[in-house]
Amino acid sequence: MMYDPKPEHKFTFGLWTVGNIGRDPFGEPVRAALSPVEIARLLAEVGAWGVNLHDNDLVPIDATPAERDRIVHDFKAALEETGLVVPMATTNLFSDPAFKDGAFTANDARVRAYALQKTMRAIDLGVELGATTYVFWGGREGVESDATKSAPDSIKRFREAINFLSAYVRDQGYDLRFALEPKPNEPRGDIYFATVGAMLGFISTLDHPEMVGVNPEMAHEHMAGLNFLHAVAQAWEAGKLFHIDLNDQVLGRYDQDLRFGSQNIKSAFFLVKFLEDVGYNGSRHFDAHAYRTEDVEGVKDFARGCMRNYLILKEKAARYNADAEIQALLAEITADDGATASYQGPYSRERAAALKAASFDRAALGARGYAYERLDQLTVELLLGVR
Ligand code: DIG
Ligand code: MN
Ligand code: MN
Repeated sequence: MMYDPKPEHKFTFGLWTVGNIGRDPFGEPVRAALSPVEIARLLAEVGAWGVNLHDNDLVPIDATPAERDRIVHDFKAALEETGLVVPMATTNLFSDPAFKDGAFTANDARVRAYALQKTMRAIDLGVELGATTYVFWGGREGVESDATKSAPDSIKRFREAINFLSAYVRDQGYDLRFALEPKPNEPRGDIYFATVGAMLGFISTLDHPEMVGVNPEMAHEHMAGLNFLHAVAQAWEAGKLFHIDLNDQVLGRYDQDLRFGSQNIKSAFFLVKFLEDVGYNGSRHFDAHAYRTEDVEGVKDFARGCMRNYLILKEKAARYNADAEIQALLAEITADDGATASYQGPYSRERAAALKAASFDRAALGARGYAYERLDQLTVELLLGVR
């Protein structure tokens, strides 16, 4: 079938996504917990290519080294059985009460040290399972009150941690890149490095910026009221789009982690079109979960829906690129008669002098109609399936 997921689509889900048991701040779990092996089999059944994990999604935080080895052994067997790969791994630095004040930016130096230890061990686990991307989502790296932490000190602490762990990865000779994932708030009142832009600015201050990129999440930029495509495009243009978390979100709500393509069809379309147009070759990772109302069959519907919506929008993007009327209109809008060619390009004294002497018909520039209404209507009609 046209919208059936295939390995080359590189669709991945975290163990925590289809394994979500439906607990929320106002309700108890509604689904039985699935083991990592059962989750791997479910993902294989719906057609995913890969499975990602936090350390404790697989190995309980209080597991003994022997228990850890057995759990990893059994999970590796499930990967072998299903053919799933593990492209990305990460650390849970937000669930255990020890991290209630953060991990790398916690005020307690023992918590900061423990977070580094836990992350090194989780990196070892991720590499053992084949991960080449390591995500850092600082879910508790923030404050409810700025009386509690110095913002510049917190930034320095986070930098020291990432520098230390970058050096660890290099020292171990691991083939691993870091992807920093921003979120503006929740579960903390405010989280440091709230957006993709803030993370990109931070990366440039690191010892080894070349091994650190970003993992933008659609719901998180939307929570900040931002345009997700613009954030992703800036990361891509800077060579820093190392991973991506796809889902959906209604503006002005808590982090809903909704099925991809279930809310903002137009922004999902432009995002998919961008990734396909530029030839993004990374995982299409769905960091989302089913509605609390669903049983395990509903969870499978959720996972299938994420992948189907991506493939449907990918086909729409191909139609858009092949639509003669749309492409003709775009060519008309972006046409350049070459009149300003001598002014374009790097600075030179001659170029600046010629440009300063040039004359422009400002009235004509202001009178021009851009036909954007027609272009956007054609776009909407393509998405609504009437062209
Ligand atoms: C939340 O959006 C975070 C956690 O789910 C995980 O640490 C990261 C990886 O996708 N996203
Ligand atoms: Mn999220
Ligand atoms: Mn995420």
